[in-house]
Amino acid sequence: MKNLHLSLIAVAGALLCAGAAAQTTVRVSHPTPATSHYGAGTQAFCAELEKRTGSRYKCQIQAGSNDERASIEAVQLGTLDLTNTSTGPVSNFVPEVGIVDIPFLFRDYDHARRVLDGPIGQDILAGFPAKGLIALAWTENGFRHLTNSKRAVVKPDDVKGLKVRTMQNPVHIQAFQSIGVQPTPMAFSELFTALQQGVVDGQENPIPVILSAKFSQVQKHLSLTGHVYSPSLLLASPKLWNSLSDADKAHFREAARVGAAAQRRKVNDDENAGVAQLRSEGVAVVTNVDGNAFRTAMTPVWAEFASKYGADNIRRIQEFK
Ligand code: EAX
Repeated sequence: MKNLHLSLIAVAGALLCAGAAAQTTVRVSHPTPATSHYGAGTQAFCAELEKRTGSRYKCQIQAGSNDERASIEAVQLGTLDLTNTSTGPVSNFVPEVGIVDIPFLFRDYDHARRVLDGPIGQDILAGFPAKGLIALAWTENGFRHLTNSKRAVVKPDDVKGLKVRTMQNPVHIQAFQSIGVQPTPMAFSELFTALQQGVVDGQENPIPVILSAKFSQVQKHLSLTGHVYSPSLLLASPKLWNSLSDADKAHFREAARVGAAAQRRKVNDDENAGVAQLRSEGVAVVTNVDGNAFRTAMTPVWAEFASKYGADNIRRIQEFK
């Protein structure tokens, strides 16, 4: 009787342990508020992950206050499980990613999404594990536009002398220098205050970021420069990844694809409604930007990008159908 009692306790204990082990909460960060495109993508990823794993995996989402570079470092170390981040700081960890940050490389959203979801983009993702990161999918930040507090910018000459914050991204820094701007790289988490206090005059970001970060409160002018596409990525830590079964890895990847699709839908919505909203918030919008002049002004750095990333690789992206 005593033995039966003990073994019942053992069975109950084993069941409890199995129950406890079956629920894992993963921590995911993203840079902008929960209502933004990153929020939409991350929430959709988490909902799909929970659904596919029968709630064995749940997320705790940290929205809106992080420094992307610090998040990537934390994911590399395994102190954070996942982050949904722009490629801004990523080429400091995985240098070959810099090719997708080249200004005027992608023609439009359709071109960018097809390249990244196709063999070229997937080859780039395959290079991450060697650098201590797992890349689950390309999410999306959007085409970047210039804002500033000083003047209407139509052509490259108008930007000269403005202090413009850029991401901590070597390709972007070089491109801005080529048009006579002294770029001020800083983390996104410091940007609003820097604009408010006049530490910098301007910045550049996609419409979804300009909206969700409420830059209309600190910027007067928006020029629809669309000078560069800004991809983003859902990254996972090797520590988390190596703890997963093959079946769960597939669930994470599939959930990441669902998240990416939701993030892109939100980018589309913001692109459709955002400029009108920013106007209503008092921003003066320049729509007749001289895009060719910006493109031409950046031509000299293209030669450097070609030698760094390979002219053939750049051409393959440009000509991808
Ligand atoms: O990823 O740093 C940036 O300007 C990014 O575009 C922003 O954090 C969203």
